Amino acid sequence: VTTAATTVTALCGGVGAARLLRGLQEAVAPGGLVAVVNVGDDCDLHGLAISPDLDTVTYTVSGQVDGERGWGLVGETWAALAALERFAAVRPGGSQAGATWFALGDRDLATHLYRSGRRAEGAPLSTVTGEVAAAHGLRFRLLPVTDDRLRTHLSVTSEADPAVAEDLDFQSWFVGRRHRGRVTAVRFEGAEEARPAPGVLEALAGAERIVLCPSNPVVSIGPLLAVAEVRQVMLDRRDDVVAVSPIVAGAALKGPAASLLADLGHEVSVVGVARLYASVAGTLVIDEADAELAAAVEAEGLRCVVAATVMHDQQAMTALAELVCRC
Ligand code: FO1
Repeated sequence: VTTAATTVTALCGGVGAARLLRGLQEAVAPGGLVAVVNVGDDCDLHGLAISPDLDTVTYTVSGQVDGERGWGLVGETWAALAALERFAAVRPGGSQAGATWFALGDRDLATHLYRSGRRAEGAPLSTVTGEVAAAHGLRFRLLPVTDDRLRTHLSVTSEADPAVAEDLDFQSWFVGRRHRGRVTAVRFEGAEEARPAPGVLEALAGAERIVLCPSNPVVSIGPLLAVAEVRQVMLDRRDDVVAVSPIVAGAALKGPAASLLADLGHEVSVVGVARLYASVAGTLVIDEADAELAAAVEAEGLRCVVAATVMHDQQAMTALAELVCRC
């Protein structure tokens, strides 16, 4: 067995990544772990700057996430949201003021109020993210992939007329439409101009190992790789990159990854994931349920490691984290 990596940089989306990070926080020595997180899901509502993937990672690793939803806080109350209902009757058409389709809990609001207040004072997202992570006792560096504007948009066939594609921002599709409709294209607005946030390139270039967490390859990992300098480091360091497949036995454990991959013409299997990641990852970790596809994954040019990748509990998370650090 090779010695476990002592410095790891993890590329993360939301729920799947957060669970592995809980394990990596245990498996990697203090000061050795950096998480670079997607901001393509970020949204501006109620005049607030909301970063769902950064918050899901923060809440999950600090043990406060609502385990059933995978986002937001356990034991949450929704009084502020309920109070907004009063304005629905008077809100002009086209206005998003007081909208309640995106559920913000009372305690979750504290995070958005703090982040928005600091951003209004001119603090970059990466600076505020460090403060929010410290306030939640995270024991590793949490970085947004960029401090610039980077937003995921999807072209979706409209429910009214399938011949017409609508352009939806991520949350309007994921939450507003419950990720229904056929996705015909995904784009990352701002990707050309977006620069890596301070510390991101150093963390990617300097870590012994880079881990691609089991997040949605298209809308969670995609935005990270859309930042040109991030992608270039991944291409250069492909042999030190270990990816964990978010697809197990032809399905995603949570969220729309399977239908999204299918809509965009990718094979919904660990082989499809291997093809997507072949240029940026030298190793793909797949679940035991897909063991018979290991040879097909290796035929795509990646080393394949079979392991238990479905993280039911903390012990399973830590075990998978230890494996990705030493495999
Ligand atoms: N997901 C939902 O399905 N419905 C919601 O109302 C919702 C609200 C929400 C508020 C804050 C937050 O940080 C996340 C929230 N999410 C909600 C989840 C979010 O859409 C996803 O976590 C990511 O953007 C995809 O990983």
